[in-house]
Order: sequence, then structure tokens, then C-alpha cells
Amino acid sequence: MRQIFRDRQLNHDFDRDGYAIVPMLDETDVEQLRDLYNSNTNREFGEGFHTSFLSKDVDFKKLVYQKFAELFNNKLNECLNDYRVLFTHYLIKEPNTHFHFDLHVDATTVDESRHTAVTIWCALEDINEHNGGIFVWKSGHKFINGYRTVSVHNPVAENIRDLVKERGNESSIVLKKGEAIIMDQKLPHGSMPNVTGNRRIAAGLHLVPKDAECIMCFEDKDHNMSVYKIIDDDFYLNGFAGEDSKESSKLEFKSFEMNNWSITSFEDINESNPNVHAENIS
Ligand SMILES: O=C(O)CCC(=O)C(=O)O
Repeated sequence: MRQIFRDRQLNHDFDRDGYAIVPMLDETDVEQLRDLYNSNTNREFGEGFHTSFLSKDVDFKKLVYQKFAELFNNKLNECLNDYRVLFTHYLIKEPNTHFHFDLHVDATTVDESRHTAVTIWCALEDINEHNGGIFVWKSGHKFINGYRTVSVHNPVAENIRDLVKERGNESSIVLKKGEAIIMDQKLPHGSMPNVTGNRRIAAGLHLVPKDAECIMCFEDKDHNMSVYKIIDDDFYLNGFAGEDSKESSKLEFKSFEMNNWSITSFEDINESNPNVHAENIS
């Protein structure tokens, strides 16, 4: 059985809940990351939510990748069992942003029948429900099947959040500066508005098992998926163009897959029979 976390208790919690919260950066690290963001971007506040992942400035993205690697790698190696960083980014919610992220699941980056990819969301200030905090569907990763693209990533019915709340399965994540939530990439999550007068800056890292092949999926008009292998990890620094990425020379067509998640609704989910957690299949 492959352990994701080196610590047995954390591994158990992560397997059960789909996430774990860990201390990640110290005060000096956090300041370095905030300075890097502020010295390379507009000091004037913008609007809404944005991420450096979609920036056209390849040099800035390289700088972000290198700095995140320098500050996170040791901690990640101590914490996780044989993972590598696929891409990194800043996630920004400008002041007085009423936009919130509804419950969603991030795009598929590996074959999830064999591997567990993880998303790290690290607070660069104290985070709560007033300044763009994250909420999750606790244990929801056990009910998610199927391939997801960067824009088709909501394998659950629209009213799902109400039902998740009713059943007491939503958790609001409160983080201290430097703490991170490490989520199974299949964990449904969202984020609250930022109703404060300050810009919220978080650090995001997406990791895959060291030996995993990375993939990116695209949906065709019949709702089936074409799966492409990423043949160069540099793709995310210089090549990613959302749904238009198919033309990139850093992707290679792999297979067509039938998808079945678009018909999934919460009522169809049999709570007693969630899918088995991929990394626990020996
Ligand atoms: O940073 C946030 O507010 C939420 C980001 C998020 O949910 C995502 O990138 O999938």
C-alpha cells in the first residue's frame, strides 16, 4: 500500500477526509513570497480573483516556480512520500471581492485510478471566512470519478453545496499564516468572498507522485474526453493555454475516454459504497 504522507496519522486523516492541514512556512518564508508577488506585479489593487498561472509573463512564472521550490521543497519532502511539483502559482482575491468559487473539482493531472495528485493551498496571511477562505466537502473525494478539463470540472449537481451543508459535510478551513491545506485533487472545494479591504494572497502548488505520467484532458462535443500526455513538465511554464493547449508540442494524444460523471447527482451517490482511494490499491 502506498502512503501519501510519511506520518501515519496524517495519512489516515487525509485518506478519510480528503485533506490535511499542516504548518508549512515560517514568517520569513511568507514575507519572501509576499515580497516576490508585490515587487513583480501592480501595487494598485485590481478586481476579483486572479492567478499567476494564467500570466503571459514566462519569466515571472519561472521565478515563482524557483522560489516556491526553494521554500517548499524540503518541507514537502519531509511531509509527503515521493511527490514532485507540477506547477505553482499565486492565487489572489482583491479587496472587496464578492465573487466566490462554488464547489468544484480541479482538472485531472494524472490517471486517478492509479495515482493521487495533491493540491496545496498555503496561507500567506491568517485566513478565515471573511478574507477568501477555502471550504471543502469533507470526504467528497471518495465520490468523484471521471476525467476533468480546466473548464469542465464540476462533476456534481448545481445544488450540491446545499445538500453537502445539510448533511454536515462542509468544512470551513481556517488557516494561520504559513499553514497549508493539502487536498486530494479530487476533493470538491470552493472559496468565500473577500469582504476585507486587503488583498488576499495565497500560494498554490500542484503535486503528482514522482513516477506518475501527467495528463491533460479536453472534452469534445459529445462530452467524451480526449486525454493527452504531458511530455515536458515545462508545459505549465511555457505552453499552457487553457482549453487551447491541445495544439502545444508539449502534449501528445493518448486516448479517448468515455466520461460518466456529468450525470452524477448527490442523490445517486451511495454513501456506503464510495470509490476506493487510488493510492491504497496495492
Ligand atoms: O484561491 C481561491 O480563492 C480558490 C482557488 C480554487 O478553488 C482553485 O484554484 O481551484
